[in-house]
Amino acid sequence: MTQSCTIPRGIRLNNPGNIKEAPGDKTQWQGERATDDDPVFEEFVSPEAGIRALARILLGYQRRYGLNTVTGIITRWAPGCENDTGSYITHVAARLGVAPDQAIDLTKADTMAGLVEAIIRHENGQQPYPREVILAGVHLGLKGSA
Ligand SMILES: [Ca+2]
Ligand SMILES: [Ca+2]
Repeated sequence: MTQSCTIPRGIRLNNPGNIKEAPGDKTQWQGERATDDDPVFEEFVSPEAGIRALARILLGYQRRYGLNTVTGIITRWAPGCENDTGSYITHVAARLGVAPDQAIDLTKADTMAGLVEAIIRHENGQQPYPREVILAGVHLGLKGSA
């Protein structure tokens, strides 16, 4: 990786979770850019909008699929076919200060913010956003629908 000298794609696109477009790019997120700059990944108008979308997805994992551990969430987020899921889980759990199979509650803003920060750091090799930006996106994600 050459992240030390270039801005990672996820940061450049305001998509720090590296959310991929669904086939045909049918998903229109709140705060999605009108322009499609990258054929594979979503792009957002602001970091808050990209963080909001990430929080929506993670919240959906808990609500829809009952996933409420780092192991469950990251295994779905970063499947083994294209990621080193095991080291991803270890990294995120350590950042959060929880055991990989410990239940966490993503409806709590602080917990969601911690998870989002850990995912951003893992996806981009850095986590450049102040806590206020993370929390602003998280709050938007926790209160909104769609
Ligand atoms: Ca889209
Ligand atoms: Ca795109």
